[in-house]
Amino acid sequence: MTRIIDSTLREGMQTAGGRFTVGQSVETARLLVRLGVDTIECGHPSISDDECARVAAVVAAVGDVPVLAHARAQRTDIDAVAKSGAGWVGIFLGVNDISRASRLPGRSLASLYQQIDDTVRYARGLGLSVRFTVEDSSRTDAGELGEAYLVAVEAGAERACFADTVGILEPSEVHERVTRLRRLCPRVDLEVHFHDDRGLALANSLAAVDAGAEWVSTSVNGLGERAGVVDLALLAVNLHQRGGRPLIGGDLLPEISRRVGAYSRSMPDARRPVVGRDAFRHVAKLHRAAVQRDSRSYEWIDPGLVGRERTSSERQLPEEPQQWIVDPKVISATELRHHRAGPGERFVLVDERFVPGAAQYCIARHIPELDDYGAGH
Ligand code: HCA
Ligand code: CU
Repeated sequence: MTRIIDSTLREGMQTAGGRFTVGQSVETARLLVRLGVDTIECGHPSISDDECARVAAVVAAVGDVPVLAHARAQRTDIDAVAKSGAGWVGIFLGVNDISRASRLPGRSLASLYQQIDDTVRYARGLGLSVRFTVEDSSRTDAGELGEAYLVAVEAGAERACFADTVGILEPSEVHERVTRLRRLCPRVDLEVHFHDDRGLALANSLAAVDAGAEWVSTSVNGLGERAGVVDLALLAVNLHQRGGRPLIGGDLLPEISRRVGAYSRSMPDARRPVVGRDAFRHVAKLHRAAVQRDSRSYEWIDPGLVGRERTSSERQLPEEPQQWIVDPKVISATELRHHRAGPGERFVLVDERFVPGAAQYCIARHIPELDDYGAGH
């Protein structure tokens, strides 16, 4: 069964939308647990005491689900991960000429291998499990890449992660690269981390799974640097579709998408597969009539499987407000000033227009019927 490591709370923090609070992180982590993800990647504890405390709060909230926190290949970063209480550390280091020229001037390859050996052993000595990633794996010479992973595995890393940091690869190349890595490191699990700069992250993940990768890195709504990474909902449903992993908690996918969308001020667009507003909307008369007789005629899966309902509409969408539910805790006082409403009330969005000087989702209307939505939050 393919395993999912969700990185919303690490990679997903590296988006234009800003950082998640402790409360938002815990809320997201709890939903991720209910969705059955196998590991939660959260934070980079060495950034600050607050960041370390955020990771610790997530560790405390998720029980038995392993938490992995990020660290540069430096002892101080690894100390911070140990302090956070995370059981896993994800150590990353780039070794190719681009990484060396931009971030590690004057460093020889041999000294970088030495650094990998030292930091992996150090982390293992602290009792941490180690995932080791060669940053920008895809643009790293195959020999140098292989050597870096072998050093890490020899030093005790339990998992090797192949990162397409700039999202440059195509599925056939991924298949070849992962197959080679699989042969080189037969005794450790392989993880893959694909960025979506060419729109190929999901396809690349499936190619990597076919080539023997056990773990795929995702984030809710695909949040991440630039164009983001593999979308958790899309990967989970695709794995289910091709028999690679049962879908757990599929009905929660819309909720986690909206919630994280509100936290990150970045809702998925209407046509996003699975969670987008129109992902199960039928418009043409012919289509509407056909799905009424047999929904399979224009649907690849049952919308109920992923917590959605089939909708039909004429081309002109009704004027009703969109049902994007916004957590009032996420809407700051400044954002609310346009509505003369106070925190603690529930809103749906009326319009997603960007308003200069205010947050994107600030045209909202109070809907009393929604007051018990998400009770307890
Ligand atoms: C980063 C880069 C990274 C690391 C991935 C990993 C990438 O944000 O530091 O440590 O597995 O894409 O290479 O996200
Ligand atoms: Cu990344």
